[in-house]
Amino acid sequence: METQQMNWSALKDEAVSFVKTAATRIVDVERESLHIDTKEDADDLVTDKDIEIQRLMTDQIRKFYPTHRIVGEEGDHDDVHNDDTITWIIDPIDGTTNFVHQSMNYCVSVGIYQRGIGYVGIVYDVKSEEWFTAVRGLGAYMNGKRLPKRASVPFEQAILGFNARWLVGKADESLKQGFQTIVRDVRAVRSYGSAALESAYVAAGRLDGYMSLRLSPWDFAAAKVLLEETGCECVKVDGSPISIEDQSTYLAAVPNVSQEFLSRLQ
Ligand code: 2AM
Ligand code: CA
Ligand code: CA
Ligand code: CA
Repeated sequence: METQQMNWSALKDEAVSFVKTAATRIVDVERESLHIDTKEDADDLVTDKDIEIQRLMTDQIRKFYPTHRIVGEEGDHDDVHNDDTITWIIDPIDGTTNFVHQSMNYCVSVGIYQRGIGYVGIVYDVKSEEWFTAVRGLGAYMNGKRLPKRASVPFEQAILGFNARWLVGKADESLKQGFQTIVRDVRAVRSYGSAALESAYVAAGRLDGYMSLRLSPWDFAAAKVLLEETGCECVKVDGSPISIEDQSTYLAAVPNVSQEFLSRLQ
């Protein structure tokens, strides 16, 4: 069985080197002109650089790990299946709107899974040069420094990552009312525009929770490993478990914050 032989820590180091190559290229392409498109939603931007970076990463992974599956946001991609095949789930640029408009607060995200379990998680903030990395069972790190398990935070002192669009979007009225109560009850709300980074911030203690009503596997694959290694919860907004195979709602939080959050949506 491949899991028994697999040295996930060594695979993490290899993945970090691929992310470094991608990040170097991202810094270069930032000086070039961008071709910007929108996807189905007018606020979901994609540039030619997202596609180029994914191709660069895919080529590297294929060269060294031809038997592994690669699932990425851009281009034609496979789906995630919770089977024996080692699966790289990548978002070449998470926070594309920030990349285009602000040139900060975007990241490269890589999660490596097998049978639905996340073994490696890497989130790299290209501008601030911050690495968030984790290997299942071996802890999570920020720039090489071990991140402690998150302790409980009184809800009224919690800082929440939350996109204000969820208050006015298509969600049903009772859910939106619940969100208003949550926004009122926590200490402060922040919105950075990158699901992977905001989730990494929960693991690192900068945020105490982050939620979204629609994320895809590449948005949270890496972060989920970081969250698990720091004792945080990662669930759907109805409290049920998240599957790495599906697009879903998403709540990443310190356990007691997660409970308080969910109780306000009843
Ligand atoms: P992206 O930048 O890779 O598209 C903020 O919008 C966060 O939600 C980002 O992490 C973004 O990832 C993600 N996201 C997922 N689905 C999205 C959508 N349909 N429109 C905009 N952002 C989306
Ligand atoms: Ca996108
Ligand atoms: Ca994304
Ligand atoms: Ca993306």
